Amino acid sequence: MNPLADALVTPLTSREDTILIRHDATEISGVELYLLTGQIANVLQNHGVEPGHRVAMQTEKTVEALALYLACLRTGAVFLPLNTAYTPTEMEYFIDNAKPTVVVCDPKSEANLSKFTNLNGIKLLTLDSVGKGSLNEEILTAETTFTNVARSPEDLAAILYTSGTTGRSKGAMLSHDNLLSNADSLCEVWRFTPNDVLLHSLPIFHVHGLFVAINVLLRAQGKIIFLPKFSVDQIIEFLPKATSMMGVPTFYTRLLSDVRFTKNLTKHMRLFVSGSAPLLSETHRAFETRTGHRILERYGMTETTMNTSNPYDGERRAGTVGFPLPGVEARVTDEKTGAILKSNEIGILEVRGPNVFKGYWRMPEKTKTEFRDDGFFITGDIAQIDSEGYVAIVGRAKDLIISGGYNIYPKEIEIKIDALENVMESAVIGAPHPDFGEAVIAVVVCVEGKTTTAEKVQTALQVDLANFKCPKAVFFLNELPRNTMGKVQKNGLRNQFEKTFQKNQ
Ligand code: MCA
Ligand code: AMP
Repeated sequence: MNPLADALVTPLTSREDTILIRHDATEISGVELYLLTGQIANVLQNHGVEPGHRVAMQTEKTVEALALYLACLRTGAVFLPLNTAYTPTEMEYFIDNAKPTVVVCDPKSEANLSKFTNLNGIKLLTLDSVGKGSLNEEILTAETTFTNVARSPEDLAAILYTSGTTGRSKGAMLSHDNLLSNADSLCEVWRFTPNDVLLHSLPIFHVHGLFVAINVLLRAQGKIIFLPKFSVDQIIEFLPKATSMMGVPTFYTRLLSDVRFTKNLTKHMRLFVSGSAPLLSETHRAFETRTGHRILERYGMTETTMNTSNPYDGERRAGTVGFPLPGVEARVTDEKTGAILKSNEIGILEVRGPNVFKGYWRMPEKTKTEFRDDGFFITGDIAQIDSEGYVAIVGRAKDLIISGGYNIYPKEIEIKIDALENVMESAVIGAPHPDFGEAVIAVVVCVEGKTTTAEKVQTALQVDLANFKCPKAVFFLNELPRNTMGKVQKNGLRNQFEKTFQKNQ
């Protein structure tokens, strides 16, 4: 038994039909994908990958990258996908923390990463944006037959890093059962069948693009239009061939700003799903007015995959994330006392169910503080559950910015800014942004008598931090506003700077 390989990969053996349609209109059948996963599984084993070993990947979105994920499932390895925007400094942290046996990267990163992987005895393979590189060379000579390694439902299938309020990234350990139970629930509640064709333009290094979109379509035995990244032109080109689409709110606001996105273009579509960030009620309404479709909003986290969803048949209520998925329990508690609150009261959202992760990689103490004794995971989101059971996310207790669907923890950026020359301290906040939902802005206090400039701060940060984390604007103050306890008042800063930021966009 190998729960995920049995459920997602083995069925490919009977799929002579197309499973993946690429942006250049070339097609891959299920059987072709299956054989590729066998070749990659053999390559991984040849490099010493054993069950439980980590295999890290930082590459562009290609069929080979997707097959690498599936090959990891077959070998019993733990898949570790990493955002292509991560810098060598960030990559070094992840590799050092996860200690993978194999890392697969873009040839452009090879020189930088090899310094570190060579020192640590890690095998580095390459894969570029058209599927070429040293991994591909080894695939060409590898056997296609591979016997899946046995795994139990509790065994790890993946580790996904997520930042934290301390600025240190933590690896969320997801088991076969976490991922399979979630894929099964989503297939059921969103009614995915073999007739579905999903328009896929999300990255495959996060839960949304990989474990929601890919796992669900593989489980349902549907087809995937596999686009390298989100582009309005490509979405408009491929929409007529799709039945369904999943995206972050930025996808939908960008589509709405294009006149070619019409009721006629979308009339055959079955489902549009949104998640990873709050969908504004006005976007929900504008989408319905334009297309006649109500977007189905759902809510999840890296640690839990999907928790709640608006109903397929019932009312998809704007401003809410719907009901807990089958088998998932949700409750709202008082942040300070932990007491369970009644309907409509606002507090911290806690969840429990087969989707909830196994803990943070090599951080047992941190894991303990995020769970209640009865097994509920404390999400850090502020929510309200109404008398009908609809969950609404009304805020965040965690200091987190979500920009274009990517999570950014201010602490990580503040630590970097505070270390810059002439800077005394800083506060990083999220400001409303018409495209990304929220944008990162920094407020900096210089050492008395010294100065720096916004450009200097932004340029310095780009060396170590992924581009999407770098502040889109930097403002200066003589001191940060603090309360009597000495805590920086970020709400005050947001009120002070968001208008100036918006005016300058
Ligand atoms: C790109 N940039 C960004 C972002 N993306 N800045 C802030 N936030 C972002 N999300 C930078 C670029 O590097 C560039 O910088 C500038 O902004 C303009 O880029 P643009 O060309 O407009 O961006 P893009 O390449 O079109 O990308 C935007 C995007 C992309 C399509 C919205 O960010 C994206 O695919 N987001 C989806 C993220 C996602 O999958 N989230 C799910 C994770 P410069 O000008 O300096 O070059 S959360 C999850 O999985 C949970 C469990 C859940 O609930 O789903
Ligand atoms: P991540 O751990 O990067 O996957 O991000 C998870 C966080 O994204 C959650 O804790 C929420 O704060 C946020 N999130 C995801 N989906 C939604 C949604 N539909 N509405 C509001 N926030 C969301």
